[in-house]
Amino acid sequence: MTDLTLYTNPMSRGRTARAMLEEVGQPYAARIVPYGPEMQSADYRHINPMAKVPALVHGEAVVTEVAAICAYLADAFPDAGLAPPPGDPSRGPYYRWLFFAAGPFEMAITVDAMGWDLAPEREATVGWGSTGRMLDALEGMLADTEWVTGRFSAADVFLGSSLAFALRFGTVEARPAFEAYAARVTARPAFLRAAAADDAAMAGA
Ligand SMILES: N[C@@H](CCC(=O)N[C@@H](CS)C(=O)NCC(=O)O)C(=O)O
Repeated sequence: MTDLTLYTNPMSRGRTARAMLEEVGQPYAARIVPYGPEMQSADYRHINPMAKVPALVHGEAVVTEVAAICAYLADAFPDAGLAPPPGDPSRGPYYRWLFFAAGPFEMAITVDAMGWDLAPEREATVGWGSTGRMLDALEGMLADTEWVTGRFSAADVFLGSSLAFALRFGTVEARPAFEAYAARVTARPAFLRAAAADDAAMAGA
């Protein structure tokens, strides 16, 4: 028996949440939520009122948003060593790039993928400035370090797999530093185990 349940769909951002669970190494149950009526049902909305996957239930805690799931699991299972402890200076870059991935990175690639035009004079207003500014900042960080905090953490699970999926779907410019970082993250045994489990769930669906 486990008190960790991931509500997910193999064709979703839930793949990143599963990779994080595999990194943590605790037993968990995965409940596949099909798109459509089941995801929109009252029962599932009770877990995630957004009617979206993934959602993590851990005892009485319900966590949605992949970045939050990654951060929550790292804190809930500190022995896995996936977050610098509060007070550690590395907590700064850890939070910085975790939030960067959930905010500026996700916004910029969404706007680009949707083909929405952003007038240059709006750069000062939008949080990501421009795709170029956002990508240059990310590339600059990766020029200095292999992992966000110098050692692998939940920030890499989220940022790295967001980048890997964006590269795979062609929604981000393929710069060498991005490809190398995505390759490092997706070669991790935990990421491969999660991908295999999701691929098997997809094949069985
Ligand atoms: N910001 C959310 C995004 C979740 C999300 O958009 N999930 C998509 C799949 S990747 C979904 O469930 N879509 C179904 C729908 O909106 O009907 C997160 O990080 O978890």
